[in-house]
Amino acid sequence: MNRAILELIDTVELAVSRSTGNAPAEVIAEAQSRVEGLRGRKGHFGEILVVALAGGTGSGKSSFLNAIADEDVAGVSILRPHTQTPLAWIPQERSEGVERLLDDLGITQRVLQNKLPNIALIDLPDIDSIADWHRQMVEELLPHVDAVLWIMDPEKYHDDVLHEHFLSPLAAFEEQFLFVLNKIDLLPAGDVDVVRSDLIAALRHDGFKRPVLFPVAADPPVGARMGIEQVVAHLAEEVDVKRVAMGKAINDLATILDRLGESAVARSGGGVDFEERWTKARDASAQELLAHPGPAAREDAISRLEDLVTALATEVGPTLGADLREKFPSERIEHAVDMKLATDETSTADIAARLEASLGEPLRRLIWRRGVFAATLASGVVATHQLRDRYSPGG
Ligand SMILES: Nc1nc2c(ncn2[C@@H]2O[C@H](COP(=O)(O)OP(=O)(O)O)[C@@H](O)[C@H]2O)c(=O)[nH]1
Ligand SMILES: [Mg+2]
Repeated sequence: MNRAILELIDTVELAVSRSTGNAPAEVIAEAQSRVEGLRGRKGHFGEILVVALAGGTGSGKSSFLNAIADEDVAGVSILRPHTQTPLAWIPQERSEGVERLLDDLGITQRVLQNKLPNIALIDLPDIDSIADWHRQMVEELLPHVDAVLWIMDPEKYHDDVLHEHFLSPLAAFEEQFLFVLNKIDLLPAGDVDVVRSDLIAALRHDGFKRPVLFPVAADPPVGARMGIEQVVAHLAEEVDVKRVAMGKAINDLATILDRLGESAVARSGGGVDFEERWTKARDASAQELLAHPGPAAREDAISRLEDLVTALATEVGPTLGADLREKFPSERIEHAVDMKLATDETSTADIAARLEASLGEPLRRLIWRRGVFAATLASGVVATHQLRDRYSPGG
């Protein structure tokens, strides 16, 4: 899926680059910037919401994953640090895009799940201390995942290193951050709200304008888990938001193709029956020139060829049409017809070959440019239709 959208973006980009000379420059520039905008889109380009679990060792990343999964997926450690390799919990269906992403990230441990078909969670490796938790690692991850869910421990959430050196510089990526305050079972019941407000204030101070924070108990030694359903409900909403965003991205791509096609009048599929029409005009002219050498045959041949160029120029759209007219003025056609005098031609095939070299081939090259463009455009349109079906509401 992920791949299908990226391929569509590639195709649209190709169509944009091939539209040079086929569509007006300002339409191309607009299309170009729209495609670039989509390329720069953050997050995982696919229909599954990919969330990385991050936080200090022992904060409860693995426990949180197990709580969401409602089964033991990840090893939970009592002794710290607990070194492990990252593990991904991913939907069984439609996971090709996510699998590719995990390949890129070098995450080999994967657990397939049927519980949340639109959500993938990545339990990142434990690292001895928060200071070693390279910020770059999170920054590098952010463009590839939809969200980073930062898990904190009530005993350590006030750590200055965490806030100043770690979270504050990441505040620029606020829209991709979610926070979890874990182990609330360790707090006296009345303190949860106080700690929650305190943590929100600290995050605001770090630069997060509207931090989204969930108090949970992922693995309390006594009693039931707390707050997990709220996180799941929030992630489900994010899935919907993402679905809408993906649908919009596909619509944007469709609009880009539409505008290019419209301005280039290339939507008829690119066929102007060039070969058939050119061959006819060329051979008729050659026959006439050979059979009745003289001004009448010359005039006839010139106007036949001129008519063809004029017709093609109208059919291929204004941009290429103007180019065609400019490159094939009457003088060029007259010259091609008059060249006969300079050579020793004894058959219609000879004359046809000369017209072919002087007019047919250069014309074909110009028309071909439009054909290639139109074909690229058409394949993009087909791909957008397929993806639209997939992202249509309820699809
Ligand atoms: N009291 C309490 N302990 C928890 C909770 N969640 C996790 N723990 C414990 O915290 C320790 C570290 O958890 P783990 O999931 O391995 O943390 P990770 O290093 O971030 O993956 C384990 O002993 C867990 O049982 C919780 O909600 N309440
Ligand atoms: Mg762990």
